[in-house]
Amino acid sequence: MLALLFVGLAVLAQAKDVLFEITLTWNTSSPDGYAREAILVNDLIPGPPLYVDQGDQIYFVVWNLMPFNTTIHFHGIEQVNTPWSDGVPGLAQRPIQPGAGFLYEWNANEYGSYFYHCHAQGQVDDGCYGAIHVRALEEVARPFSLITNDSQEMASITKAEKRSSPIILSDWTHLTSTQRWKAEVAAGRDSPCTNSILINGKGSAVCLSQAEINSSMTPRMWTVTGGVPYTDMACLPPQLAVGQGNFPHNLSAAPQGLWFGCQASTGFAEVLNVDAKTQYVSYDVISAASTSTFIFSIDEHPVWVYAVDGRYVTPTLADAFTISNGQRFSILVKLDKPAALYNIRTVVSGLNQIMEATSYLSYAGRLKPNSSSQPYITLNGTALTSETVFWEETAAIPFPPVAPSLTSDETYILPIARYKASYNWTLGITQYPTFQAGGDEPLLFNLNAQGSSSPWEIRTQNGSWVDLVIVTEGVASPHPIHKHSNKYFVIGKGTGLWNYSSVADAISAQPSSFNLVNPPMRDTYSTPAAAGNGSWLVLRYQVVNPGAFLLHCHIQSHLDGGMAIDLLDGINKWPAVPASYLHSNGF
Ligand SMILES: *[C@@H]1O[C@H](CO)[C@@H](O)[C@H](O)[C@H]1NC(C)=O
Ligand SMILES: *[C@@H]1O[C@H](CO)[C@@H](O)[C@H](O)[C@H]1NC(C)=O
Ligand SMILES: *[C@@H]1O[C@H](CO)[C@@H](O)[C@H](O)[C@H]1NC(C)=O
Ligand SMILES: *[C@@H]1O[C@H](CO)[C@@H](O)[C@H](O)[C@H]1NC(C)=O
Ligand SMILES: *[C@@H]1O[C@H](CO)[C@@H](O)[C@H](O)[C@H]1NC(C)=O
Ligand SMILES: *[C@@H]1O[C@H](CO)[C@@H](O)[C@H](O)[C@H]1NC(C)=O
Ligand SMILES: *[C@@H]1O[C@H](CO)[C@@H](O)[C@H](O)[C@H]1NC(C)=O
Ligand SMILES: *[C@@H]1O[C@H](CO)[C@@H](O)[C@H](O)[C@H]1NC(C)=O
Ligand SMILES: *[C@@H]1O[C@H](CO)[C@@H](O)[C@H](O)[C@H]1NC(C)=O
Ligand SMILES: *[C@@H]1O[C@H](CO)[C@@H](O)[C@H](O)[C@H]1NC(C)=O
Ligand SMILES: *[C@@H]1O[C@H](CO)[C@@H](O)[C@H](O)[C@H]1NC(C)=O
Ligand SMILES: [Cu+2]
Repeated sequence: MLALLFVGLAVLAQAKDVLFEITLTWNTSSPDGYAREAILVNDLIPGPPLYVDQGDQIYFVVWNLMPFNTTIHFHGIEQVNTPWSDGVPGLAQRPIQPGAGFLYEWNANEYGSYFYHCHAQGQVDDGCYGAIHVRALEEVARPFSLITNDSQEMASITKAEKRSSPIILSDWTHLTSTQRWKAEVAAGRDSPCTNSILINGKGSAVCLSQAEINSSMTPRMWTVTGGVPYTDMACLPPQLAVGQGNFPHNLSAAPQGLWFGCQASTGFAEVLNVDAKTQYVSYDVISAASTSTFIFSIDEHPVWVYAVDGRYVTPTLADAFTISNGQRFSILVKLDKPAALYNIRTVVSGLNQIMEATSYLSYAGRLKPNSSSQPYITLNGTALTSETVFWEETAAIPFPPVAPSLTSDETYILPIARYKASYNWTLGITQYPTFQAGGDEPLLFNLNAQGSSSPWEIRTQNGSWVDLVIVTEGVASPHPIHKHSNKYFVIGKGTGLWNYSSVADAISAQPSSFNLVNPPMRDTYSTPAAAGNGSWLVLRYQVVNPGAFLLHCHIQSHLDGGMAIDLLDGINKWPAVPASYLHSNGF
């Protein structure tokens, strides 16, 4: 008790107010060498990183100089007692209109790696994102003694963690997010195809020859397409019903760049300079991707994954790891190799596309490779040799582990399915209404603004334990499901039909598919890929922070198509919104 009290005092002693201001503009930019209109944050893609200490109170001001409405969401930040700063239009706030500003205020109560991004329409795809790093309080236990007990090495690791810098992965298209969505609707197809991958906003659009595309297709890709080769953008062909369903479509209405018409362009490559004298370097690898799940690997450098989605895990050493849209991996890299330039590879892991981006780890300012460094992975994401070690989540349990409740109070089954069109989706019984930036009254301001209940909402009681069972059907690619506010426990997953009447029944029928002892604590986690009979994912969380929060797929075209549901958490303890937010922009 006394110890707890002291921790509390320490928080107060160190906490400070942090003012951070960004200006959003809509200007021409060429992150991969191709000029298009984009959202710049303080003239940059990505926007400037925000570094704060755990316990700090953040005053985050957004000026919208763009010709359309916007909002900013703080991905992974819990927004304890500040649900009006969560940034979802129609749920937490009215949009920020052109020429207007907005003050987001929140507490950095948890340490770790996060990011901010636009949450109106598809604006995150136009370059609107930036890193957030919350440095853990001294008294928070680190898992680093599981890496070393050598005091000198420990000092290097501790220093590296304090200076951890972001590596933001993203995919990029030469169409704007609005052009892209309109094109998908016109063509009647969902597009999982992009032009390039950006690393910290830098990259190039590379066009492979058809021979290279053919030879990089895996046997699984050939099976899925029934022998049809991938398009010239190295994408899954859209004419096939597989992965698209049997819905009307008109591919001739699709502009170049949606699946066909590779446009090569050359931009800069990101170079991360390191100094071997520091012995270790730490990075927050953040996926701000729109479409693809990536595999990330640094040639000749195994990495210690020590935190995932901003929370420490038992560190495990891996040559490569898979990272989905919205996830964050914090890694330590030992700098014990000869001074040279090493390729950092980011490749698409799914069946949607074959694509790779290169950035570099440069020792002592080296700018030219003396010879090409030795990869762990191939262009199609497979291991180059049987020696390659992929990150294994089961070994990387949360540090320290926290167990969820063994039972739940409320259970919701949420089917993911296409809804009357291949580009429209459900997460639950119906499609979420068109992704908005309109002036609807936020549900936080008035719980019954859309009636006393709607098919795209869940109403929970404060304090209760909630199970969300996400169910996919047929052949399904993974969907990274992101929950706003507090994290969930990933207690179970499997492939095949969800044919249980309750989570308890499923646990007794297949106990090995569940973990109630030390399950992952995440804010973004993908449904398992399904080869034919669907798949399922069971997420358990406790309602502790009343407010209106979104649960959604972090693939932007799926969110645009309605793969989302409102979590109206703790309706029995609904918060009173401060007048500054109710009637104004927080100022
Ligand atoms: C950038 O965009 C803003 C509006 O978002 C505009 O006022 C400004 O003139 C643009 N600057 C350039 C260099 O195009
Ligand atoms: C460091 O010491 C602790 C306590 O003795 C031990 O549990 C841990 O395994 C050691 N770590 C390493 C990397 O050897
Ligand atoms: C790619 O594969 C397809 C299907 O087997 C074949 O028709 C085509 O000729 C191949 N293209 C090249 C350049 O190898
Ligand atoms: C992946 O592509 C490489 C060429 O980059 C090819 O040699 C390899 O066979 C492919 N892997 C699989 C599993 O097909
Ligand atoms: C398909 O799209 C093209 C191009 O927009 C259009 O000319 C054509 O009428 C469309 N076909 C159908 C059947 O709608
Ligand atoms: C690259 O060249 C430097 C000397 O210029 C050498 O020290 C280093 O070992 C070389 N690196 C590799 C990977 O061959
Ligand atoms: C897809 O969803 C949008 C938005 O709700 C709707 O306007 C459109 O009609 C839907 N398309 C089909 C084919 O149902
Ligand atoms: C922009 O937001 C305002 C309210 O903040 C709303 O009245 C308006 O309809 C929105 N504009 C668009 C195009 O959605
Ligand atoms: C909601 O429930 C949590 C957990 O029981 C509790 O800590 C919190 O104070 C409650 N909030 C309100 C507003 O009652
Ligand atoms: C439910 O499905 C699993 C496989 O997904 C199967 O093993 C089990 O027998 C099924 N149970 C019932 C009651 O159908
Ligand atoms: C789907 O389930 C059926 C019936 O149990 C089975 O025959 C088939 O092999 C399964 N398909 C896949 C891809 O698992
Ligand atoms: Cu999805």
